[in-house]
Amino acid sequence: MCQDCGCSLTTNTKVLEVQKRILEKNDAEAAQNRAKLEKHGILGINLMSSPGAGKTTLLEKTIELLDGICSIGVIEGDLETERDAERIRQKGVAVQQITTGQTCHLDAAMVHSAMHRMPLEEIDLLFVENVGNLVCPAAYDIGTHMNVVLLSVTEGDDKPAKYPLVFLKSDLLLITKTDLAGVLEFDMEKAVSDALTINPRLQVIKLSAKSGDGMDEWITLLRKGLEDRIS
Ligand SMILES: Nc1nc2c(ncn2[C@@H]2O[C@H](COP(=O)(O)OP(=O)(O)OP(=O)(O)O)[C@@H](O)[C@H]2O)c(=O)[nH]1
Ligand SMILES: [Mg+2]
Repeated sequence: MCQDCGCSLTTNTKVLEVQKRILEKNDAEAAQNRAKLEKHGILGINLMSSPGAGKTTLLEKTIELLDGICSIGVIEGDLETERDAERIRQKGVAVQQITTGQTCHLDAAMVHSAMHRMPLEEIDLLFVENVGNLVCPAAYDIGTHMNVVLLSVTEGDDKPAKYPLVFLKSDLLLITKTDLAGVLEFDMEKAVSDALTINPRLQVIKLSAKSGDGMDEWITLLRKGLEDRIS
């Protein structure tokens, strides 16, 4: 406890030190995951968003659109249930579900363990659908090559400004459910401009997995990523 005012600052400093050590350990494990993916020539992509922004739906459509082009694997992260893994399994690709219980994000060790249960020699593109949460997943490198944040128009255009870390840590912003943008009066310009203020190197794609609008741009980006991985 602080001697001056009796606040818990000293305790907080200790907590911060422990958190730092946890993140350093996680970073080392993430580097091992990345090396493992690279050994197998796999492009790894981490999908992050609030619950329900459309990650699994996007994956379902992406698997359909990349059929015959590359081999996909998926690691699903949720607090509970195998439901997302079941949806992906219906599409005929390799999938592993991680259930985290009360943990609000995936970490590198959880992904490492799931990777051991995947047929890595058969996979070109590995998606990790992180736990639905716009805060915690951004703090943990899981060893993929690209961080993608989904922001659905149903969440509101103020989310980049309110939850900046995940936009800062991402390479690509997917604005999803654009088929609903008009009904919800989502200010696209404001959302994109706020996100780019936080992270000027962020790529942005607007799409709807339901209508198919913008999906070609997403698929082109994935194909380019796969080509770059090979060359
Ligand atoms: N209108 C519309 N609805 C969508 C779109 N994409 C997803 N949805 C709907 O949004 C809801 C949530 O979609 P999911 O794909 O399960 O979202 P998620 O991000 O995987 O959810 P969690 O895994 O629980 O975080 C479902 O009812 C989907 O049908 C879209 O492009 N347009
Ligand atoms: Mg999902």
